[in-house]
Amino acid sequence: MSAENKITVFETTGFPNPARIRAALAEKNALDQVDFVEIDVMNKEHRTESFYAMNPLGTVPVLRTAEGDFISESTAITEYIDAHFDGVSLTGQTASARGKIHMMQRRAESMVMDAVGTYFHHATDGLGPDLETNQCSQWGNIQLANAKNGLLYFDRLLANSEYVAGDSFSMADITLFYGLAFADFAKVEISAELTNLIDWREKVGQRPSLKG
Ligand SMILES: N[C@@H](CCC(=O)N[C@@H](CS)C(=O)NCC(=O)O)C(=O)O
Repeated sequence: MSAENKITVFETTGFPNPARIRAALAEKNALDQVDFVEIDVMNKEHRTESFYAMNPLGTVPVLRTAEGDFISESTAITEYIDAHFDGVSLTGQTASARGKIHMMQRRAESMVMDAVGTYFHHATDGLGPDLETNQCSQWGNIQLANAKNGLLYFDRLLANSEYVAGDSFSMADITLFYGLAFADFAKVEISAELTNLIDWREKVGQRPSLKG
């Protein structure tokens, strides 16, 4: 593969959604098979014409395929990575597993990751006044309540399930793991009473892919 058609990931270090992509690549032992380009979100590099040409929603991460197509949305990028690289399956191999993983991934995303994100961007200072130009604190606080319900939901689920989508580690675990990291960053309390969630986090946090 020549340098021109190496897969490229546009990311911002320390942000939770790009971290999902690094984790997926690490699970596939493929971190060294892609190039990474840092996008300076704090200086609005994601709100430029050239970035909107890659992702009109103006968010990181974005992946450029070997063929030059752009894929955004962390779930879609993870699907691409899972299909493109050999190794463990992150998205399921049977129809049933694929459906369940996708369902649980979406729950982890909407009930925790995105709910925390909406709270952070709308009801706190978020990324600062230059970037948070259209805040609605009421909407943010509704999402904080939703995030707390989401944490409770996953705590109950993990009482009877080894991983988020059943017996195997999957992209649903990656999403929830970084949803909790975002909760820590946004100072959304993960109550000590949520012992199943905390134990699961401790367990999956031992994986080399989630240690970085
Ligand atoms: N649904 C998108 C969300 C991506 C997203 O919100 N990324 C954040 C970084 S974690 C971002 O680009 N924020 C820029 C901003 O808030 O202006 C995904 O799954 O990739």
